[in-house]
Amino acid sequence: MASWFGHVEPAPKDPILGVTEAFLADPSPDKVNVGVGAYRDDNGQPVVLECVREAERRIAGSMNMEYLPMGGSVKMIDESLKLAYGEDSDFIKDKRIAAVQALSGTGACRLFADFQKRFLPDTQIYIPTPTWANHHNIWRDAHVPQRTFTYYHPESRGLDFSGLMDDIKNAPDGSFFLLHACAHNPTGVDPSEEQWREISHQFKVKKHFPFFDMAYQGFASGDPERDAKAIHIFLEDGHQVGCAQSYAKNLGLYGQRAGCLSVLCDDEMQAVAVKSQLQQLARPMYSNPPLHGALIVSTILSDPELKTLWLKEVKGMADRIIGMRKALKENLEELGSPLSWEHITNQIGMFCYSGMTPEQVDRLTKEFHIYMTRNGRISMAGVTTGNVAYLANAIHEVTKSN
Ligand code: PLA
Repeated sequence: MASWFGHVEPAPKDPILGVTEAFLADPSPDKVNVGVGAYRDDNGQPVVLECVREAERRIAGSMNMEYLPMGGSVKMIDESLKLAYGEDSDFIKDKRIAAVQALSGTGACRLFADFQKRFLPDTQIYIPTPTWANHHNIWRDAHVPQRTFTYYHPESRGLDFSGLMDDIKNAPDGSFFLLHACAHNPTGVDPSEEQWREISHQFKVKKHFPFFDMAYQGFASGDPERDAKAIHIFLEDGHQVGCAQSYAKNLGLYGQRAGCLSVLCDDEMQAVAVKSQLQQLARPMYSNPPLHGALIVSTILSDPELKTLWLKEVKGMADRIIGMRKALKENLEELGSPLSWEHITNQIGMFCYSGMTPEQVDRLTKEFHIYMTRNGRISMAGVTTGNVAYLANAIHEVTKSN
């Protein structure tokens, strides 16, 4: 009998999560994982925030486990909108935002991509070069055609602002753009406030739609409100925006899949319609989103004491990463590296876009058991006092002759 699945080839390894698989399979005691963007403490251990532990204590045994509504937890959505749009936002008061709980940041992006395909089938999405690799998969699987726009300037290891502005101007009027709200992944390069204002202005001229992926609110500066600045600039300029929020990193809820998708509409009636359609998209995919992460988020953000604790903890995580950037750069300089490593401390967020080539990364893995993505991205969240000298030495070894 013919085989049903004989034609199915193995899928290519995921460029990010595949690194974790390879790391886990390596028996070396020296191994270091700076692949996936998952925060570790200075002992290299995963962290559950104190505010999360306390929220879990409060939730434990006190809640039922009924289904959430299709759109998710109303309380969690309300808190998420305050975080993204501002505590006193008129858009919230006027009920102009259509929002649903989403399966973390990925699910929020995917739901929006599906919505875009269903209701604006003739549009494309402009995605920055480079970007988080999964953005391409998400819009591909939603069958939305993709274009790219200039973002990063390899020589300066900074923003290619003029290239970016040209691409915004040259895109057809009314295009959809995916923007990283803060802590751009993988480059760690964000526009300055002034540059965001110019970008927003040009979006206005071109009537483009900005969709913000905000996966790292709090991780760029240590202050979630400051990290939402780009969105606030666009809102002040009267844009309608879309926003994907994730609590994976800033609350350390990676596996809980807690997030929110929001779309700012013309008025309340439109927001009701859009929300109902987002729910309609969710229903046949996963019916309704998971409960526990939503309870944790809403418990923390609605309680002033727990929220203050969270703000302190998120700042602590951001500060540890900033400290490790400094340490990595200093170690490389002390080793006498002939290269400039200024960009390690200039870039922000979880990642350092090191400039190493895929071949150099391969050597790091083979010779030093250091695991990272082949685009040269180092997850600074995995760097610790204990491994920074080892990492710097290995980087020096593979880069010194270039
Ligand atoms: N958007 C961006 C820009 C991200 O970097 C990530 C996660 C997500 C969305 C999705 O996160 P979530 O679905 O877990 O909320 N990027 C990670 C992990 C941290 C990954 O690849 O899934 C990364 O290592 O790039």
